[in-house]
Amino acid sequence: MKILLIYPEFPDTFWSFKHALKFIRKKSSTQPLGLLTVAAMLPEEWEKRLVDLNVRSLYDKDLAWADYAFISAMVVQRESTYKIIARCKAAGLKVVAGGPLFTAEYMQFPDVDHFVLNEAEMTLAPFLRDLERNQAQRVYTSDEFPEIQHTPTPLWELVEMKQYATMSIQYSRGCPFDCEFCNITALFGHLPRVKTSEQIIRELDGLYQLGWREPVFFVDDNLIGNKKRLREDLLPALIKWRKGKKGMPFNTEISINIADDEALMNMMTQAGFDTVFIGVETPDDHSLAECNKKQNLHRDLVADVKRIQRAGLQVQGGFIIGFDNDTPSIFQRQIDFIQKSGIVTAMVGLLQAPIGTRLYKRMKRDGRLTGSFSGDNVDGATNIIPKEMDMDILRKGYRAVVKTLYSPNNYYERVKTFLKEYKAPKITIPLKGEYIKAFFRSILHLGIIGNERIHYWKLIFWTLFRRPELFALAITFAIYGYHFRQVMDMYIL
Ligand code: B12
Repeated sequence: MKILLIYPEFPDTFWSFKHALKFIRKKSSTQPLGLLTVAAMLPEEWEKRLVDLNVRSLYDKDLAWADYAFISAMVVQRESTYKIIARCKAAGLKVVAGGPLFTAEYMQFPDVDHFVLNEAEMTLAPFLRDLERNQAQRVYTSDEFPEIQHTPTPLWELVEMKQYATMSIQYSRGCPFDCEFCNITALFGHLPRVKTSEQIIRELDGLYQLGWREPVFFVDDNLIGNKKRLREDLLPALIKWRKGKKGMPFNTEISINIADDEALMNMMTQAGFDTVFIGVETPDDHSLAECNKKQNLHRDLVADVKRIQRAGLQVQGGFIIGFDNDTPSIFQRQIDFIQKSGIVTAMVGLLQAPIGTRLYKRMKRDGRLTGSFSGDNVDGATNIIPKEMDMDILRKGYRAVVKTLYSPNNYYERVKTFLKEYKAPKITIPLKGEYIKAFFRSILHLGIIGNERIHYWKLIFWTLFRRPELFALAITFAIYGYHFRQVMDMYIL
């Protein structure tokens, strides 16, 4: 059996980092981990090939080679997914589809032969068994959340690593919290299920042996969802593993309550974590209560963020505008809050209701749904009718927030606010020619041609004098800023 694993193309979005990746000659931010995991669960003797459309084209000869196409996607890749399915069908290939897009909306894909939905740990084996007997059904689904302690190491060898900026791995699934707008708990449950440290070390060893020294993204819904296992099993194993190794800084997603646990933050930085994404959402306690974001309520969120930064973890943040409690004052409050926090990578979106969330059900019940979730929560779109504010005011206000935050003046100011606070990480990526070239490209595009040139040079000199150890990070931020402005110009401004 010959299996062609296909990953559709991402549009140019906030998280695609497409405009930044050009500086380091990479094509995509991270590899399709779901497909590599599924590949490792298929019979060993089956031949497998991966085509990630974010790094290369899909050729007719790829389709002619295969017996089955296995496609994975998230909502934001919908458009490219339709095109791929049409090509596979035209080439006479059977299509098997799984992953979050299909789990949420498989009914929208009439041309797919088999849907293997939810977590493959539950649904793939029954599909393969039926396939062997020539009795494969159309839909395989499960409402159980499997243990992931037997999930195999992803088939790293299928990936052309040099095309990616980051490699991702996964330690846990699920999140103990219950935010109204988030579909993570609907997809993966409240009880975080974790792998063993042995599994993770095997995965890291695999990457290290293949020569990977660049960042590794732990794509957990909330890495600190099960603090006990993290503290007692994973982090000690990572700290030990790291001894004598070069590079491979880690980043991940966690909740703000990490700020209460100095010891845990120290263990994380010792283990090699240097960046965390946190759903900060809003400075408004009424809105936090409305969406049941209890973990963020009644806290000084700016002080929390600074504490995390001082511990050596860069904070990237998600922010939402358009809660029922939001009034037009929210626009300026969000701007002030984000500027003060020094969260450079601030993903600000309008509140949207993805299918499967409690918010979706509430909006449907109240007749406030206007369609489906676009899949990209920074495109300025929403599928809900706001309560307090007129839609026009909301849209205009949102645009103004994004424009203000990403204007070179405010963006570079935030970078400086952050660099002043941040404790430099011990783990750095070995310096390669490509990074030096990226620096010279940044001089050309940002320091000479770009509108931001004054800010760029000011940042360079400020960093050289005040935080020289963070020089590479400052350049990275300058390049990210360029990407964010390109994306915002296209979609929002
Ligand atoms: C890593 C990640 C990203 C990475 C990129 C990932 C990449 N290149 O593949 C980044 C940060 C770029 C990202 C961005 C976004 N993401 Co994202 N992301 C994730 C995250 C945290 C982990 C995905 C992952 O690798 N999981 C690990 C693998 C092993 O799991 P998996 O892919 O689900 O695969 C399993 C099964 O689904 C199944 N399976 C998967 N594919 C297939 C295929 C076949 C054929 C079969 C049989 C089975 C199968 O088997 C696997 C093993 O069980 C998930 C949340 C989550 N826990 O899954 C959200 C998630 C996928 N993202 C989501 C969203 C919405 C986004 C954004 C749109 C968010 C935004 N804020 O704008 C952006 C858009 C991306 C873009 N470029 O524009 C949603 C998708 C919802 C949906 N219904 O599609 C999720 C589920 C989070 C959520 N809150 O709901 N994301």
